[in-house]
Amino acid sequence: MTSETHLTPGTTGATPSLTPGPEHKFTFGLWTVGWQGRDPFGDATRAPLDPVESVHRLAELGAYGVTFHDDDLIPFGSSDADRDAHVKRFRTALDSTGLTVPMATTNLFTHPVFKDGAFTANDRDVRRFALRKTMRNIDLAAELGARIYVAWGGREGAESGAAKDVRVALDRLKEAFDLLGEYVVEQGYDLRFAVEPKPNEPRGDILLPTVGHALAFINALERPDMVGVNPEVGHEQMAGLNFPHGIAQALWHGKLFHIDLNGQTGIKYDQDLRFGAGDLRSAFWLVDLLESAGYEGPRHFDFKPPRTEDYDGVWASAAGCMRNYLLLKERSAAFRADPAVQAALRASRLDELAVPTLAEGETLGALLADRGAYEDFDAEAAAQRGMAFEHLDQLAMEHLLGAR
Ligand code: XLS
Ligand code: MN
Ligand code: MN
Repeated sequence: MTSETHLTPGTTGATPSLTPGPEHKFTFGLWTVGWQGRDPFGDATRAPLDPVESVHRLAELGAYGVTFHDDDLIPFGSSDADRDAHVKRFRTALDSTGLTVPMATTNLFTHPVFKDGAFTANDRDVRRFALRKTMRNIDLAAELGARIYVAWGGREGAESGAAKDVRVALDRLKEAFDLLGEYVVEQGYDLRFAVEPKPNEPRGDILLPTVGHALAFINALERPDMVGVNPEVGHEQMAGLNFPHGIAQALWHGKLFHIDLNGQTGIKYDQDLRFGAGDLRSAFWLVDLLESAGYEGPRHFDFKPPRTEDYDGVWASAAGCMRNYLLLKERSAAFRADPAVQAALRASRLDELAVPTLAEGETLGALLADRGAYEDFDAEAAAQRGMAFEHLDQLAMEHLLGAR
């Protein structure tokens, strides 16, 4: 029995493919499969991985693209000649595999110079260096065809109260994004920025800790249209938040420019498990949302194959990310196509939520004059109405578990 036949009971219509291909827009950071397993308590467990090998292996697995931090491709401090050589080899690998580079970003956290942050470091010369390092990699990103530039402020934060004047630091962060936006416009690049929130790690507390903080910050920028968010599953879950809800709001604002998919089990350190590991129900609702909302950006995996794994385990982990996404996509399609689910959605009055609270053309005055809305409204009777959410959710569970 193929996995397709095994997984389609109760579904109507075409079964989504379970074989990853470029049409699925799966992308991986070079730093994910290339993570050597160094953690705060232990040394690397894997040898360095050549970015060129990553490109070839990911292409074989069915990925659409790769992404990188400047330093993933060109070691920090490389000479111009070495830099050109690294880029050339990478380009050749891209050309021979057809893999794309939809996104790039800057490493503003590994070198000790960034120990107090980059764009918000108290030291002004560090901030100027961070801007130059970023602009240099923006040039390369544009050259390689990237349309999104991610900005994760891993070290923009503090461990103690007086160490960072947060209001002033936000002035500096705004200054940085405004200058980078100006640079992109001046160069004529077709590139937009995506801010990646994270509540903590490696700093005790990081600025723009959640999707909500980032969305509010973006509104204060000179070019808010050029800036969106790059939420990561585990980062919101580290703050105990509902990831699909955060994504829904980012979509609602038109700000979901990019997404980092991985797995996390609750409020703890950044686990970066493969996608689908961790909170499986949340992963199901996330895929259901992305697929039904028509999100067209890359499905970018930002995970860390555990340091227990050798390279066979790394590639198994990468393949698992894509397969879990496709399995959940298939389960979500089955859920949405099930007539019992459609009836349950109606019983839970989701169609009614879509109806505006005032009728078309109805004024506030008419609402105030409507005795049925208040004076004659039977709140006790309305309170008696069940919402039927448990039946609806059980149907979702049955689909997720392959029982329907
Ligand atoms: C770290 C972040 C990082 C960004 C890119 O927690 O997820 O990998 O995605 O700098
Ligand atoms: Mn993470
Ligand atoms: Mn990330």
